[in-house]
Formats: sequence, C-alpha cells, structure tokens
Amino acid sequence: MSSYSIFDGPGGLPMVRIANAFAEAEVSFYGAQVLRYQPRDARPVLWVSEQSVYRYGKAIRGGIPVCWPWFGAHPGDPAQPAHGYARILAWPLIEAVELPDGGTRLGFALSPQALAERIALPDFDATLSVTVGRELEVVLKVANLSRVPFPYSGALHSYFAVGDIGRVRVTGLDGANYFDAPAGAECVQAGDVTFAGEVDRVYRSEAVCDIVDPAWERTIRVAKRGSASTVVWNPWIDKAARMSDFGDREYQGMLCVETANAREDARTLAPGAAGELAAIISLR
Ligand code: TA6
Repeated sequence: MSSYSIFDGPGGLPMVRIANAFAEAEVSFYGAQVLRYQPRDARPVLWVSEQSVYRYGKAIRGGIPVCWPWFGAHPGDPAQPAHGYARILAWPLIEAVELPDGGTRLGFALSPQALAERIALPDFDATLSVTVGRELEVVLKVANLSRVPFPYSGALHSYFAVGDIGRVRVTGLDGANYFDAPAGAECVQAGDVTFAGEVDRVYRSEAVCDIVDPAWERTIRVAKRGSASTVVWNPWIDKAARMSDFGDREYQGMLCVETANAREDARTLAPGAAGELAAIISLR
C-alpha cells in the first residue's frame, strides 16, 4: 500500500500526505515544511494558524518551518528576510521510502542555485528528511562543498498544539542560561517554563524538553541532535494581535519549542565538513 500521495494544498501549494500505521502527516514542498503530524488515535501534535497565508514569498505560520541559513534577523543585512530563505523556497522531493517497520521517510533538497539568486553563500548541499514512524523525526543536513568556512545558524521552528497555554509547562530547561528577548537580558531558568505573558527565549541547552499539557492530558517530547540551543516562544496577546497571519486568540492553543543553533551557538562548517540539526518529536 502506498503510504504517501501528492496533492494541491491550500493556496494551490503542492503537498505530500503520509498515511501509515503510526500516523498521518502532511509536508509542503514549499519550505519542506511539515504542516501536520497526527499519530493514530491522537489529536494533531503540530499547530498551524487558521490565518496562515499560503503564498510563495511568505512563510507558512505553523508546523515546522526550516529557519536557515540564519535564525532571526540576518546578522549583517536588515534587508534580508527573517529566519533565512529555506522556509520561503520550494524544495524538490528526492526520496520517498517505505521503511521495514512500516514507517515512511521523505527526502527534500534545497537548490543552491535558488539561494545564489538571493544571497552569496559558499557552495553547499542541504537536504531535509521527514520520517513518520513511532516518532516524527525531521533532520536538516548541510554540507560545505566549498573551500572556505561556511558560517550559519538555524532552527527547526516547531509549533505545537496545546489545550491551554496557561496550564502548560515545559520541563528540561531548569538551570539553563537563556536570552530573554522581550527583556533584552541574559537570565537563568528556575524550574519549568510556564506562560503568563509573551515568552521569547533562546536557551543554551541540548536537553530533551517535555511539553506537559494538562488540558489535553498529554505530554509532547522534543528530543534533538546537533542542536545546542532551544528556543521557546509564545507571542501572547499583544504580539499575536500584531501578526496578520495569527488569530488574536490563537496564542492560547500553541507554543514553539524549537531545535536550534542560534546566537552564541551559531555554527561554522569547515571546507568539506557537514552537520545536522534534528528534532525527534513524540507523544508520551
Ligand atoms: O523563534 C522565536 C522568534 O524568533 C520570535 O522572535 C518571532 O519572531 C518568531 O520567531 C516568529 O518569527 P516569524 O518571522 O515567523 O514571524
């Protein structure tokens, strides 16, 4: 039985749907962005805004945007798009594999030529794999094919669906140093992360994080490889109201726990070197 199929999604954007014994998932070729991950007999794990825009040139608000080759604002050129180009370019499908355990793996490739038209970068190879099985595994692999160092930062900017953000807590970051963006300050996390206002923090942490969601009586585990930073974000009321692709009350049902290498954890690939950034997401 074929576990994947290609179809036209919102805005006519081509997408691929995976359906196997473990879960259903949907990935947009635009941005190689996982937009849906729903284990069998469970609610959707990922969140997508009902106000999201499905148009080339604008990042889709939700799922797992691929932020690369930089996280946040471009380090030197304010005219460049926030969070890089990967999430606003089409990634051709290069692999679709039905795995022995019944899972499914898709592979996408980012065209260096598509980026070269927009920004000068060392010659690279970038691929993204999505594996839907007992867990959801998303892996960004980058290789430096040039003879010069390749500096970059990035994130798998995962949006998660929760029942009530006011009751959610994120474990695993106790004692971690973080940059608090709204405060503009370096801080140290005390206990679990809870939410009673805008939270926009870049933690220096490689820890596994659990999103404990009492309202929906579940825990979402976010494990990772190749990531020294964990970003936690909820825009809360005022910032949500300022975003046209984010419903005013949608902040109550979502948060981001991002698998990243950001700020001091930015990477530099030596000539010929390769690196990966992986998020492994599961329900507990
Ligand atoms: O990951 C958190 C963050 O950097 C926030 O500061 C906020 O800007 C969010 O990403 C979303 O960014 P976007 O460009 O997708 O609106």
